[in-house]
Formats: sequence, structure tokens, C-alpha cells
Amino acid sequence: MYNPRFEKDVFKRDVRNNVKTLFRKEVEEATPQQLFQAVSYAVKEAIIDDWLATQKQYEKDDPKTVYYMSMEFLLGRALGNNLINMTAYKEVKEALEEMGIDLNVIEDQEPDPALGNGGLGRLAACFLDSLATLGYASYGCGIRYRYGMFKQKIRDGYQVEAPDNWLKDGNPFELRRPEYAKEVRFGGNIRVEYDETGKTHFVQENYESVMAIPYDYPIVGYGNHIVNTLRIWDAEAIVDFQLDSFDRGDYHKAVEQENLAKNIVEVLYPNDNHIAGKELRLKQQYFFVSASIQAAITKFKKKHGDISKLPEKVTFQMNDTHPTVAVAELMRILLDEENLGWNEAWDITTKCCAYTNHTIMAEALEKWPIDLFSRLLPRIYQIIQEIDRRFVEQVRAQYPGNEEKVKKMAILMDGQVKMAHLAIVAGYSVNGVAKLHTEILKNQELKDFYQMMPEKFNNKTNGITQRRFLMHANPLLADWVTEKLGTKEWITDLSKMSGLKEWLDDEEALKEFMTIKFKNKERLAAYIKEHNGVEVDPRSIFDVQVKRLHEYKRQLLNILHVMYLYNQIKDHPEMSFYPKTYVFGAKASAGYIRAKEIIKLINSVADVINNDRSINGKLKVVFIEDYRVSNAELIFAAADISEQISTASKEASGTGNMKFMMNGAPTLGTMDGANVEIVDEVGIDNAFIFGLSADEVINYEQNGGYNPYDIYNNDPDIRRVVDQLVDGTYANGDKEMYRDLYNSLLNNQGGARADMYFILKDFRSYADAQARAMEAYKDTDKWAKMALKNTACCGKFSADRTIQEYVDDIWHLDHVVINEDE
Ligand code: 26W
Repeated sequence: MYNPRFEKDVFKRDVRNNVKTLFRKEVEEATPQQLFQAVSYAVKEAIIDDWLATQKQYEKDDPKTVYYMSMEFLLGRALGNNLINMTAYKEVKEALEEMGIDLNVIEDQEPDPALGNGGLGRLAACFLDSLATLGYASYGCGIRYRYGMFKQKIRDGYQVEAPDNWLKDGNPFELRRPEYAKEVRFGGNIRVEYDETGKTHFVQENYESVMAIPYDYPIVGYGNHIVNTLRIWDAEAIVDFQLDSFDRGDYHKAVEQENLAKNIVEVLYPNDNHIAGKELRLKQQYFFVSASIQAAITKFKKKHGDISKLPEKVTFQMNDTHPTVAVAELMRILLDEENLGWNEAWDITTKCCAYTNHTIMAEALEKWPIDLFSRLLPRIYQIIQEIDRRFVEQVRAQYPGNEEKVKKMAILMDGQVKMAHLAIVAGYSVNGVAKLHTEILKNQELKDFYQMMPEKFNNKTNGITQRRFLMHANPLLADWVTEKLGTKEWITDLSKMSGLKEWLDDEEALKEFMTIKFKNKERLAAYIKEHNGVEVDPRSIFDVQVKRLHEYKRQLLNILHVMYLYNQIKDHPEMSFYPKTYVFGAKASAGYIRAKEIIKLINSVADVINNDRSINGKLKVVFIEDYRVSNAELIFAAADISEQISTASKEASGTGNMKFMMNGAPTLGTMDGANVEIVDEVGIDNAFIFGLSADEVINYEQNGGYNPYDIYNNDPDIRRVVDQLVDGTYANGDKEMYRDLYNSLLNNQGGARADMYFILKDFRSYADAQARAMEAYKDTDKWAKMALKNTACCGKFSADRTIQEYVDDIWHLDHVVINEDE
């Protein structure tokens, strides 16, 4: 893909000019941060050309458009990714080298835009990349948080949160679009009016409002000149401070609206899989949803007269229940502003909205207290009441006399608004994110809904973008893959990776493959040395678990097993043991006390083990501070083993598992989420599977759990590590520091069952899987083959495949091509 702006001389001149105009400096005097800005603005110019061309093409073709509605977009850095997708990375790297500038250093200047927590937010970012690459018109719709996901510091082994002021140096890639601002209203009351024709009108009075100002962020497709838009909304007060105003009422209102605006977009809630139920969060939801839907309707009406045709051109995908007020907001606009009747409005809405479920964790299910909800969104609440009334009528018609059904399925029940029910009732599609997860939704969590409307339910197994997680994260491997396949097609068609199977028996190729892994391990080792001050041996097995910290993900199982290994090594110094480095990375939600205890435990264990010279460095433990997209890229590329050890049935899909696989790390995990499909693709012999099945877990749960004392009393190795939580071994003699973790494993506590996540139950089989992995690693050739097999079999897990399925089964978008000559 030729672009004159990336001709070396042109690009170098642009960078020089930018340094001058932005900073009044010569390149040689500029700081790395200033160079980052100058380079980014030069890249942005190239992007803008394509962005304009894309919008023109859309204007002409009028393709159906998906609005991907999400509270979170975990984008990661843009510069490197944009260069890759514009196929200019190598050219630009060389041009900069000629100026004495190292592109890697420049890239490291960019703050990670971290407008997301974990899996759900990162998935949204991968989806935007694939939508643009496949040539589909799409908008990401979200919030421009002033502060993204907090920065994690580890102090004395504890997590400490620091604000993420990601915008402090400005954001070169974004574009402020005040001309597309929308007003969003909160609170007040609804007055009913009748006009001369007898028609009813609902008028919101005494409300507060804010202006939503869009910032557009380019999403560059790979090698196709398509640039889509992520539109994230900032809030501004509508009434400016009128300091000379003598009207106190006005003044107070002005202050209030100023505060409302400031607060709404202030910060991303750092909760993953757990609702805080805060009013401000609901404000955030309605704020970006209302602005986005208004913008979509405005855009549609510029071209089309007949609003009933909306479903032919527009579809709203709701990323979990967080944007589900979209359903009622669309109804409000159609009823109150377009003056449609209920049936017509409902018909349109239920053809435009679709819902993705990302979790079955009960504590993540969004329910809002009716009093809070109706106070904040009075008209929206009225509409939901009517949706609920009609739905309950339908349930009663279908299941006469079955009030149990009504209780279980109603949208409004027990003083709460149940967002998932609203999403399912109004959505034309309900999907899970991996086969197993969708089955659990259909047969357990959402069984009643599935029985009533089976046609809505479908699976869309998650995927990841190979542009970021192979090309950018692992350039050595990317080049090797291209060389071995003799083509770059894998970049946009990951199924081509299967061609690598031809090299599974080629000793030379396997050696090259493992050499690349080794170099990536050296790169990570250097990062660890710099950030943790810990020396790790790149020849040791890098066994990695990186993801949000949550009990169900069982980082505790992993670290207990490390404690067990350490005991073994101490007891039997002579036993055969391949040196291992256990790498952890995880943020805990700021208020999630037990998760934070687990972080402290990991760091304490690391401290003891890493400083015990008697074990000759056989075992190392590293906790990587501030795990985020940018360091994730280094980590995936360097991993030997991918830990995916959630309690079966709990992890909806997982996407980290796919990133490891792509980079040649076999999975050590449970039959949960997408692990099941990974094993399907790579074969059970190329993974290390252990633990209870989802059915077994669900069965135990339905029968009150199991008794962990049966294990504790009968397995001395397990008893020993559990006891080490409270004998001071890892707490400088403090016996109370980890008492809560100890209790969580052994004793029922209030509502919570002892060992809710089956850690002790799965321990032996986990230790066995670990031992099998170590044995396998000792056989270098066999291991290389297994690792390469993982890379070769990752084709299914491209987000390109996932997006094509969404397009075929749910969105029905039109494919768009930008003509290079125009
Ligand atoms: C309201 C608080 C809250 C915040 C985030 C509740 C729930 C969430 C997300 C749904 C949690 C999440 O990120 N889920 C993850 O979604 C990924 C993408 O589908 C899956 O791969 C993960 O398995 C799932 O945990």
C-alpha cells in the first residue's frame, strides 16, 4: 500500500517541521516525548487523508453501519499499531533511524490509553481493528474518561493505585468535534400534555443537562486505506459560569451543571466483574448512550426520510449490559421526538439492538434500584415500565398461571431494574463469547429466556487481532512466519497459519522458532531486571499468568502451587527440577480486599524465594507492576506456558489464552471458556489440562459445595502450604496477615462457601499438570514442536473471524472498498 507521505525524505521533513512548529526546536534538541508528538502528528496527517476518503466512500455507498456501544475500549498505544496497519512501520523506523531516532524509544513515550478494565474492553479494541480491516462501516461509541484505569504501584508488596492522567501531554491522534455536540438530560419530572389532536406528549421539566462533545479517534484498517472512527464523548456544562449574574438561582444551577459535567467523565470505574451500583456510573451509561444514539439518528436522517428504515442501515451492539439503556433511549427518541406509536417504535428498536453477554458471575449482573433509576432517568423509566408490562403480559400468555416465571423473568422485580432482562427482551440477538459459555447461558443462567425465545441465542467465540498481538508484539516471529509461509496473507487471514504445520518436523525450523522465543525471553528478562530489579534466567521455563486479579481466575491456586514446589525443592534438593520463572501480572479492583491480599501474598512469596540462595535460582517469582497492553505485548511473546486456570464454568471466554497460543505458548488450564476450543484446535496432547469440568463444578454448586477439610486432612503437602498462610513463613512471622485467605479456603463464611472456587479440590490435578509440563519441556524437540503447533493452530482465534461471524449472523453489514486511484 503506497503512501507518498511515508517516502523517507517526505516523512523526515514532516517530522522536522513538526518539531519546529510545535516546540520551536531542532530535532536534536527535542525530548523523546516531543519527538513522539512530532512523529505522531506526521502519521496523523497520513491518516487524515484516508479518514476523509473513507468517510467520502461511506457517504457514497451508504453502507449499513454498526455502532459498537461500550463503556470500555482498552486500546493500548496507537503509534506503532497505526504504522503497522498503514504498512509503513519499517519505512518509518528506517527514516527515523537515519535521523538518529529509535522508534521503540518514541513508542515508549506514548501513554497507554487505558479506557478499559480487562477482557471486555480489550475485545472492543480488537473488534474495531478487525471491522476496519475487513472494510465494514462502524463506530465505536464510548466515554473519554479523564482518568483511565489506575496505574498500579507495588509498595512493600501491596498494590497502591495512582491516577492515570493519560491526557496530560495531549493526545495527537484524537480530533475534537464540537459541531456534533449533543445535549443529555438528567432528572426532573415528566409533565404530560395533550395537543389539539388529542395526542399525548411527555415533557421533561426541571432537569439538569450536560453537553456531550465528541472526540474522534481514528481506527486504521490494515492495508486498505479504511479509517473508521472511535467516538468517545467528553462532557461540558451547558451554562457557562455567569459570575456577574445577580440571579442566585442561575448561579447555583450553573455550578451544579458544571460539576455534573466534570464528574460524569472523570474516571473509569476500575471494577471488573463486580458492580458498585453507584449513581454516577448510571449517569455515565446514559450520558454516552444518549449522545451516541442521538448522533446515529441525526446521521441517518440526513440521508433518509423514513425512520422505519432505520434497521436497514443501523445496528447497535451492546457490549454487555452496561449500555442497555440504549433500548429505552431509542424508544424515547422514536416515541417522543419522531412521534411514532408504541408498536412501530418497538418494532424498529427490536430490529436495531443486539446484546453480548460476557460473564455469568452473579456479582457482575447489573441491577439498579428503581428509586435511583427513576429519579435519574424519569422518562426512560416510564418507557421501561411499559416494556416490562407488555413483556410480563406475554410471559403470562405463554405460561398461564406460572407466576414463578414472571418473578424470574420480569425486567422490574423486587425494587430493581434488571438490565440483562431488558437487553434480552429488546434485543434481536443475544450472544455468548465462547461455545461453552453460550451453552451455560442457554442451559443455566438464561434458561427461561432461551426456552421462550431460542431464536435469539447464538455464540460468537472471541478473537484477537494478529496485527497487534503478533506483528507488533513479536516482530521476530511475525517475520519468521511470513518467511516460512512464503506470504503475508496471514496478516488478514489467520487461517493461513495452518501452513506452518509443514515445518513441525523440520529440525532447523524448530530451532529457529525456539531461538526467537529465547530472544523474546531475553527482552522480557531485561524488562524485569529494569522494573523489578530481579535477575531471571531466560533459559528457565517462563510460566505466565497475566489477567485481572479475581478469585475465580485462581491466581491463589498458582501461588499456592509455587509454595508447594518451594517446599519440595527445600526437602529434596537433589530432585530433578527444571528451573522455572513464574510471572504474574494483575490489577485488583481498588476495593477488592481479598484480591489485594493475593497480590501481597504473591509478592511475599517472591521475596522469600528469590532471596533464598540455597535453591540455586531454580525457582523465581516475578510480579510485574502495572500490567497493561504495552507490557502485555512483551510478556505474551516471551511466555513458555500460558496459565488459564479459572474454575471451570466461570471464565466466559478469555482472550489472553489466545494471545499466548498465537505466540507459541501451550495452555496449562481448565476446560473453561475458550480453552475448550483451543484444545479442539491444537489437540489435547499439546496442552496441559486439569481440574473439574464445568458440569462437575455446577453440580457441586447446586448441592452446596464440597468439604475442603476432606482434602486438607488427607493430603499433607496441601495441608502444609495452607498452614504456611498462617504460620508466618511468608509474613515475617505475622500469623494474621493471610488469615482471611486461609479461612476462605477452609471455612464457610456468612454467605460464602468454603473454597468457593475449588482451589484445594483442583490442587492435585493442577500440580500434576504442572509436572507434566515440566517433563515435556525437558524434551527440547518435543517442546518446540508443541509450541509451534500452538502457533500453527491459532487461526480460528483471529478477531477477523469473529467479526465476520457477527456480520454474517447479526449485523448484516455491507462490505466497503476504497479505490486506491481516487
Ligand atoms: C459493572 C461491572 C462490570 C465490569 C466489567 C461487570 C462486568 C464486566 C465485564 C463483563 C467483565 C469482563 O471483562 N468479562 C470478560 O469479557 C471477556 C471478553 O468477552 C472474556 O474473554 C472474559 O472471559 C470475561 O471475563
